[in-house]
Amino acid sequence: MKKIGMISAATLMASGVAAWADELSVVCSAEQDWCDLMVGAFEAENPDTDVLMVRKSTGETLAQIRAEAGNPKIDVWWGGTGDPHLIAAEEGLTQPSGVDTSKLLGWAQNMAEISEGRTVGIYAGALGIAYNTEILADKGIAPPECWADLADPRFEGEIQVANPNSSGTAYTELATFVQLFGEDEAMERLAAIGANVNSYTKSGSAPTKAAARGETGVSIGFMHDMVNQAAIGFPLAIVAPCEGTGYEVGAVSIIEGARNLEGAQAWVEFALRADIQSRAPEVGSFQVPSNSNASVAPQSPDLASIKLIDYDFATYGSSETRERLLARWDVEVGDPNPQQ
Ligand code: S7P
Repeated sequence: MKKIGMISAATLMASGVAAWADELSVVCSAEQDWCDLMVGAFEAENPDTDVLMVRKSTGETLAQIRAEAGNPKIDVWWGGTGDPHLIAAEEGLTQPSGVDTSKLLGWAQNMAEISEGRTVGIYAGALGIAYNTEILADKGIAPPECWADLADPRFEGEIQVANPNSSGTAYTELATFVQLFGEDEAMERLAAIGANVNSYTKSGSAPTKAAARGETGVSIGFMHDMVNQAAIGFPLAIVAPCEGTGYEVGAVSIIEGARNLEGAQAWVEFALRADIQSRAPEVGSFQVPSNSNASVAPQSPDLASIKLIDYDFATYGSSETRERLLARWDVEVGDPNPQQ
């Protein structure tokens, strides 16, 4: 714990003054390298603040915030797909940040509007398919072009994707299928793809890392995570599915009852700044930034050139919808070996 002037935090605690004022507890649901960059940059500007950061997938974070309601251990939740942030807002688990959103792109402001200021968009990214070019060539498997291809027996045991209960990425996939095909057909299609899935991971970016390293032939995930692995030099090709695809708006939220509210507000303002968002590509994060003055990396997937659905964040970011879809997924698709 840092010293506040010449008085130790322990002394302040004994005197009843908030000793955590110099600590900011952040859960980060973006990639670890970006989480680390953000913590380092924030502490450099705020030398009296210790940021205690843990990286967790979005579904796991929502579960933690629900479990800690009334006695939160987290001050701010940064990164991760927007739907669970919207659900936390709807359930009163987060609070308005009061931040100025006027410099943000429309899709980022939309998150603030839906949630009455409780969450706000920080980046966007489209869902896609990646395949290891060497593996598919070695096995003589024709590459996928559409979501429908992934149900073909030629991909038996070749596909990896995350579990939508823990992963925001996989929930985006589930919600995308429902919006493309309707609920019943979406479940049928996901079950058919499931017959070719070798493993459902906890984290959304893990399948693409596995495909990059040749541990699986095909992955479903966010295209910017695929660009990251291809830029490192792995033999990965990226597919925008022919039927169209969904996208995420990554978000930031302040937890209701945050102990360090001032620090949490400072973090949100910091996370929305153009100069801070422009740094994401330094650590291989190629999402599209939400601040209209932030620079977009040349490697970032061009969302305008991808056939995107008009993703309904209000509906798929509601508790009732998510619980219903996850319950159906568990029964009709299911993970035979859930990871702990
Ligand atoms: O930072 C990469 C990224 O794809 O990870 C986030 C994701 O929701 C967190 O992982 P889970 O799928 O495991 O929840 C995305 O928001 C982000 O773009």
